[in-house]
Amino acid sequence: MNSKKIIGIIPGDGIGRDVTRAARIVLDAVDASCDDLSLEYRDMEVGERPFERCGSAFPDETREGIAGCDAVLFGAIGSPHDFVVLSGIRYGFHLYANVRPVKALKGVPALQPDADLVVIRENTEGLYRGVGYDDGDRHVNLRIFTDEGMERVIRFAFRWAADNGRRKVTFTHKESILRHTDARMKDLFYDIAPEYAGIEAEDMEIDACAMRVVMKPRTLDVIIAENANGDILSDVGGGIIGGLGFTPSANIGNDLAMFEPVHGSAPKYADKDVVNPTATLMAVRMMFDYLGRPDIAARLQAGIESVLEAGKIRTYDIGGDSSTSAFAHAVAEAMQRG
Ligand code: GGG
Repeated sequence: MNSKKIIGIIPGDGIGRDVTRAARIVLDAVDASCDDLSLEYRDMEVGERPFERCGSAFPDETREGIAGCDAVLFGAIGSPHDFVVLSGIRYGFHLYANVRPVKALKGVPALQPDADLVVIRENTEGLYRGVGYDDGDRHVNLRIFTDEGMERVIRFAFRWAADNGRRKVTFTHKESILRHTDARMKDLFYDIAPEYAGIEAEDMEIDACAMRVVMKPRTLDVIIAENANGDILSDVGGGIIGGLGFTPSANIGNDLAMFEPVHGSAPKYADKDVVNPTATLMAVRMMFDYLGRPDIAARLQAGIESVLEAGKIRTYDIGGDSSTSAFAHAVAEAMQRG
């Protein structure tokens, strides 16, 4: 039976256009080669262009369009529209868990060639919720947690670990200082942990964990981090595996998920067809897992890895001069062959 999936595509700003164009090359190849799946694209705008056209970086038609999608692929967004757009999607659609794998790939020069860990970033609360105020010379951003928000991301992390063959979940915090948020969340973490008997539970201070990611990544497996900490930690992760060209992410809620590279919009490279689309293609791989097609996800991952390992098609960030689209075509061809 042929199943149809509606895929929202939101390039955003800057190199978001280049990497989503590359993703389309691979998505078209999947669509053409799978008899039992058809992809319908829904193109939507956020960022500079709708802002100039109608005064909103996250227009109503995009919000309404997202609501009817099976999954959404997002490119990138930069200042000044990043908060409006990312919060509109992540908070607006309750995408509370941001899954950010950090895995070194063969053929990619890396500080830590064996790294393989996953940051699960709480995605709707904490410091990045953007709650704050100015009061004379006092400028405040609040780091708000709720029991409901904490519990759902902790349970998500344990479930994700169990479903993906992982053995340990590390909860990160600074409980000695952040007594109202991290101390409470750590208590909840250890209350919930026994429900997932096969998974080891440990906690670690966030600063110590950042050093551990750099120096001994193999001692880490699945890491839970507060929203802002998770954003920082996943960039640290990118730093040990060859850069943000290799860090995909999945923003997951109960009814919808949005997939994106961790990197931002890098405007100076925009529309030049030179940036590395690997993170976005790996985000597409995560999307097929989410859509219940692990077979396609595995073929895509194998295609990406084979092109990187062969080393003939390389973008500038890893010492080559191949274009974004040449890399995507090579992955699509490798998938068909594989
Ligand atoms: N593709 C993701 C993107 O454009 N990220 C830019 C950014 O500002 N990220 C901050 C965040 O993920 O919260």
